[in-house]
Amino acid sequence: MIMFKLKHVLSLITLLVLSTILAACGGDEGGSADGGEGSSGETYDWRFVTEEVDGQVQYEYAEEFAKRMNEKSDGAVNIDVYEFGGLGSETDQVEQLQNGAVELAVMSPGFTGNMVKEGQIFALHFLFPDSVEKTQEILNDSEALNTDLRERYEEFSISPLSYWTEGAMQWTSSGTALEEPADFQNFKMRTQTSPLILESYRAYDAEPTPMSWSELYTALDRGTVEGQENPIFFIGDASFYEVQDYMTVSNHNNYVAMTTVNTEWYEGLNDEMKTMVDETVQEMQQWVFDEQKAQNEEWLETIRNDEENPTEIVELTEEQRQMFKDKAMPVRDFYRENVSTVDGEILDKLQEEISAATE
Ligand code: 6CS
Repeated sequence: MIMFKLKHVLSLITLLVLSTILAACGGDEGGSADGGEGSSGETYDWRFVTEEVDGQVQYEYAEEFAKRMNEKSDGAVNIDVYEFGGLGSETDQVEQLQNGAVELAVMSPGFTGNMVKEGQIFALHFLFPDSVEKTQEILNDSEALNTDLRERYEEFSISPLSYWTEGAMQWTSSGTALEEPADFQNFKMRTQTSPLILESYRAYDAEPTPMSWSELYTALDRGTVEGQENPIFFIGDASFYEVQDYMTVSNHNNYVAMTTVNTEWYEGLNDEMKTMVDETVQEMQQWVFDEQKAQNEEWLETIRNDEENPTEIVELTEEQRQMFKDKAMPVRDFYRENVSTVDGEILDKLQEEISAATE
């Protein structure tokens, strides 16, 4: 454990020293805040941090993104991809993007809620359609998200260039299967750090505890927390199911990730580079949809068939889901009245877009 922490600290120091040297050199290498605008023949060295590790969806996304950028630029763009863990917690990584220590990051809104209040819109249960495919279409096309919410993030030097789903979220638990709101009574639920996520679980009378996922396996194993939410591939790959008794297929929300860039760096890119980044971000939307789908399907089978680590898989009936929906609806009013800085306008617009897309 001490070695693990030491590795984080050393990686972080290396990254910060590297950033300082690059900035001091005047920055025509693209790692600087001015984005490396320059003559042809120039090379660009950028850093891309993710909240996941090798093999998981975010990391695979960043690797594929880096590969495509390198190919399109004939080797001029070199992107170093960082796995989660080397550079600190998810919240540390948000700060690294903001201060330009890294240029690109896959970021979950669930870790920015103390800062970008509107981004907590993704914490609302049962907001997006049950279909993951339909949800992805909305994420691609939504003006509420791609224009209005983006502007809120840019106030903090974070530009979300795209939103994409990592799959529908499910609950896992030990001791009791989560089948109706009463099962959450005093249930110790791990959440990400955005306050509205905690509020969503308080609506079911649970006891939410925010923590980084790096601590979650141990916390579940020791019973510090009794359950958590995540897409199936993550429940599998992070081995959470091995220390849980039940997985409830609740589809209560979609896990949304954002491809983000440091705003000042992005605005300083020359036209050719900016276009290349934008085009690659757009192409990656279908790629990552297929990737999460394949990983979620494979892991569902693996969890189902793992006899050494048996997990009871519980499917909610429509009646049970309705009981959760009834409890979740007032959280939207809470968002409008106590969280939103624009009187819920982004939520209203997004709800109209969702209605139009699902009619
Ligand atoms: O539960 C979490 O915090 C993690 N879950 C996913 C699917 N990706 C990264 C994130 O930090």
